[in-house]
Amino acid sequence: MIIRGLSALLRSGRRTRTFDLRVMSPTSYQLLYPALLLGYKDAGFFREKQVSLPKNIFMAEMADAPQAALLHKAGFVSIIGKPNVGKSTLMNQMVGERLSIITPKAQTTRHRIMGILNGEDFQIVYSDTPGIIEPKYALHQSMMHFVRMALEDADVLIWLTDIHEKHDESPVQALLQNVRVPVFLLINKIDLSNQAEVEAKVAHWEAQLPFLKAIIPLSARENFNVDTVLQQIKDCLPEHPPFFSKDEVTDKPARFFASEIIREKIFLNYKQEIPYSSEVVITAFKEVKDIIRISAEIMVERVSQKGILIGKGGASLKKVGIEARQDLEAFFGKQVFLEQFVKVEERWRNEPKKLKRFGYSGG
Ligand SMILES: Nc1nc2c(ncn2[C@@H]2O[C@H](COP(=O)(O)OP(=O)(O)O)[C@@H](O)[C@H]2O)c(=O)[nH]1
Ligand SMILES: [Mg+2]
Repeated sequence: MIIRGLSALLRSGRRTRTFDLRVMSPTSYQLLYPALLLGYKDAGFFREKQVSLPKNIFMAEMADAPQAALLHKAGFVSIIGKPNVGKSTLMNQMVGERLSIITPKAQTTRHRIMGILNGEDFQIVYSDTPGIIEPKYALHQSMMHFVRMALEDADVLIWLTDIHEKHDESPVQALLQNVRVPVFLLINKIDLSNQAEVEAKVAHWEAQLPFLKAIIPLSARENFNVDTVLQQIKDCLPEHPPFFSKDEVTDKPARFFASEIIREKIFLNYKQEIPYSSEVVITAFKEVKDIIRISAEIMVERVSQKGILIGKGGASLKKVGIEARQDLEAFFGKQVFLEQFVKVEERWRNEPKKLKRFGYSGG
């Protein structure tokens, strides 16, 4: 209650632009002071002063305190879960941009990708992460390293499950054992389910995991209940100035998205091991006037895979190129000229040097 009273006060301070305690009534001061001591020590000014400031010093300091630090909330929100539960779909939906590629196949996402949602008085830095798996290649180790980093940085955690996931199978729980930040368990894909099943699932998780901040059923793809999640996340963000400039939506450069869009088309067009054995490296990215010229190298592990990727008379690779170009043009809002080359990089998934060159680290 006190905290909520405080936010209202801060907001009213914002409207008048001056946040001057000297003109506040004694009641509003009494409401504000304990609230600041209780829950708002995070703002830089209070971190230094901590508690028990005499009232007159407190008043003077408050009048000088930087407004942005007091009024603004910002934090890192990491989305973790098993492969294919809809982590990338959820992040894209919340950020309102197609930042992460989405396919029906597991292990589509290989990196930690930040998607930033900016509001006037808040900034949420989401991290989409690879699905949690038992590593079989050095590549997987690097992918799990990205997950661990996202866990360590988080101010809030989203543990995404889908409606048909069984609690007993979840390797995520072990990872969350030492986590101290609020954890939301989201049950995704409820469009594939019914009321009774959803209620049973919520009750099941509630009984198993009492430490959760909240359990929220949703459908990321159908944008059902995503707003509820956003509101609850905002409520537990710490007070902090923005971490990134307010016009940024991601931490990744344009080249990264170019390679991801091509990789998505490879995941969608080929079966079995081809998508998992492929990596895309952008060797040239030049913006000239109204056109972007992109050169991409597609790496595969074996000569036989190169043949499959190119296809009869080059037809398969051409299809990938056409589909990728359409999406690249939509993403960058410009005409795109794309050339693709296929190369064999033997055992790239298990060779630290090659992995490093392709942007994977940490193992
Ligand atoms: N039916 C249904 N499918 C979804 C939903 N969210 C995601 N998906 C699908 O699940 C698959 C995996 O999604 P993705 O976001 O790539 O999962 P990730 O591996 O956890 O990042 C894709 O085919 C999505 O279209 C949802 O709310 N309902
Ligand atoms: Mg993903």
